[in-house]
Amino acid sequence: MTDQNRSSGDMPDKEGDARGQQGRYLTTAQGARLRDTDHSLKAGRRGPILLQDHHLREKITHFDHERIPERVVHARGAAAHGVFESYGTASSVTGAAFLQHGAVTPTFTRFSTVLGSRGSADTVRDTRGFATKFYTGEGTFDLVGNNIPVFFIQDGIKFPDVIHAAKPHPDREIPQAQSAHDTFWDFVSLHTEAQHHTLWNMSDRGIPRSFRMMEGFGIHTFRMENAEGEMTMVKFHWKPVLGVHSLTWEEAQMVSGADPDFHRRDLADAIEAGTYPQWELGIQVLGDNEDQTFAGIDLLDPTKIVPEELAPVQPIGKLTLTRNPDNYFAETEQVAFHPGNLPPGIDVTDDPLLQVRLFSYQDTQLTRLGGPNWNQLPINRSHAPVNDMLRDGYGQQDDHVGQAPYQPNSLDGGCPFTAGDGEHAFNDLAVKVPESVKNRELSASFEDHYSQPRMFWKSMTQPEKRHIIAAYSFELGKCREQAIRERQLACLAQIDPVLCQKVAEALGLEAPEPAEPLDDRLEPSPALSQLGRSWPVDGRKVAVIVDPDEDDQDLPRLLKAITEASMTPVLVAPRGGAIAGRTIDETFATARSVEFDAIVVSGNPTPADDATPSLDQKAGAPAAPGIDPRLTLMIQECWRHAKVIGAWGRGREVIAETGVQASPGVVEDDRPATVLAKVTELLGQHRVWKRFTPVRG
Ligand code: HDE
Repeated sequence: MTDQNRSSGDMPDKEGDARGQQGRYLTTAQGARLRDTDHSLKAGRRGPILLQDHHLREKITHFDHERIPERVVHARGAAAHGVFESYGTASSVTGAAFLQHGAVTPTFTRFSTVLGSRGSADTVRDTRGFATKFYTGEGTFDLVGNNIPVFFIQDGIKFPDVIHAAKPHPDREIPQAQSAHDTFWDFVSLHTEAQHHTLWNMSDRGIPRSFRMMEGFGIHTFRMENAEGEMTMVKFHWKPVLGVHSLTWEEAQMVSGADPDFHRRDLADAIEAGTYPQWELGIQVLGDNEDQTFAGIDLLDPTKIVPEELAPVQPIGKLTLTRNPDNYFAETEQVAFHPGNLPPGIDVTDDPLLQVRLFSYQDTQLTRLGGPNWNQLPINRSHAPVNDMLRDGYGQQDDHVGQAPYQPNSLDGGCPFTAGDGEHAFNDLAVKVPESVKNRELSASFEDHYSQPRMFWKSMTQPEKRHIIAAYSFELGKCREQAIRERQLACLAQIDPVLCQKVAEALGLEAPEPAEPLDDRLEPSPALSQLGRSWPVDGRKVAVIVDPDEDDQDLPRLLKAITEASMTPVLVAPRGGAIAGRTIDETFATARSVEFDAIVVSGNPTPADDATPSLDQKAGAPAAPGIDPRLTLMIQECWRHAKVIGAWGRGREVIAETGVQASPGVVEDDRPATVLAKVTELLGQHRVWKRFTPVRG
């Protein structure tokens, strides 16, 4: 609500009946205007408080019950409204109206970490949730996916096990939002179908740079049905227009302290700045056969992908996030997704993980949102007309009319009616169920746990492999039980000998031999690597180091050029104030290198009085003379994290003193425009990958 409409008494600008605040006066929950909300009603100025104080009791009681249980998983998240525009390219495989040519559908997307509590840091190593509600005219479609295309378990009955193992230890409730602990590695090393997902977690995918720069995957295979009643199996993919990019591990850890809300802030800032995040939705079309396989890969096994080289991802529409939520609790916290929310033309498969999810999401809301009417919360309401026969229950919002909430009936004239052919009804697809006997088993194809992890490892470039080795070394280094480390090394031996050897070296252990011959049945899939292309730099943050004591003539032009390139300049100086008519955004006391994607140095500012010598100086060297040690640290960290560094004018003195000059990705020139052009070009590749040394072995 703006101050203007608050003072004019206008209603806040909200849709539908969801207005939380009306009129300009403070009132009780019943609408009675209040004179005072700062003092309780007492028997005299210094006397006891009276039970009669209804406003006090209402205010405190409501406050006492403000919290609801956090999600049992994916508790920490951020979300945004958006719009999905269909290309119409899926119309040959699905009759879903929102996927027909030109259809435009409002959406709400929530991103999340999996393991941490609501207040945990954003940049921990973890899988990210990527859940989108499409409010289609034929009913809501929820695509409840992750940023990693495979899952830890093949059968949903194991979900409590993997989550209990990954959550903090039950005795001390530590560590928070981490997989680097004994119980997690105990489980995944014993339950080897988890090795594929774990390898993705240890790769750069586990520490995204931004929600805006993550892929999303439906993981399971779904079915589609077209207007002619033909069925096909598909997998859903979200492809970010900005490319897939990650933090380095050191950055991720530092950001957790410097800005625990890094991803949440990044998403909201980008939307507010009008650099709307976008993804293309794509499908892999996988045909239909009785085996439910594609190129020998079992499509019901959620620990397997179908490499894009075998089945290309075909774009079917574009999602644009255009609006931040008005109220975190009402929207982001109360949104409830459910993989069973499907429109006509899309259906589930018999993937045993998906089948359990179809039960769990409905069930969990009963506790989290306090009853069966959570679909009536504004954020969860269908945009298609609803005429169900569900009645009453806690939190009922609707004033249902009529006599006969049952079928068949004659008292309400038979209404509501079931839909016939051509009336957009959901069609349970007539899929043949294989003849079998009841049992608690999976098919033999699910026993292959290593062909795909090995393919993933072989598809990585050198810097990516180096990061994976470092991640395993860190995580297993945090385990206390030697037997768990050794068991996980045995799993790594089955993925790749170099990976196993390097991690074993870091742990000071012998690398075991693989128990089985290595499974090389799959070729590497270059699409799995994040490197090797150039991407738009929209919303990237560029730190501009300035000297507030110098009259920098070039600065306004430079800032304009950064903004015109859709990036965000952040002016950083030893102290606050203004330069060239612009307020300084951050000081050396508030800024950390990890908050920026690149750094350019335009001056050599005099160190501030509060500058203290830093022990973090490169190789323990003494502080460079005349340079604020926090600036030295900032530049050296940028260098270590393979970020682009630029300098001109007196900024070049800083570069020379910090010892990073003349190395890859350090751009120096007398003309700021030349420096900026080169910095922008290099930023398109995300990092200066040449700074990472290859893995030898
Ligand atoms: Fe979930 N999952 N999940 N999950 N999941 C939940 O639902 C569950 C799985 C995913 O932003 C819960 O409303 C089971 C796979 C996302 O609100 C719960 C199993 C994938 C979100 C639940 C899985 C996901 C959830 C917790 C194994 C990727 C956050 C709160 C059978 C395809 C949605 C809630 C949001 C949330 C159960 C496995 C993604 C308890 C039992 C696989 C993105 O219902």
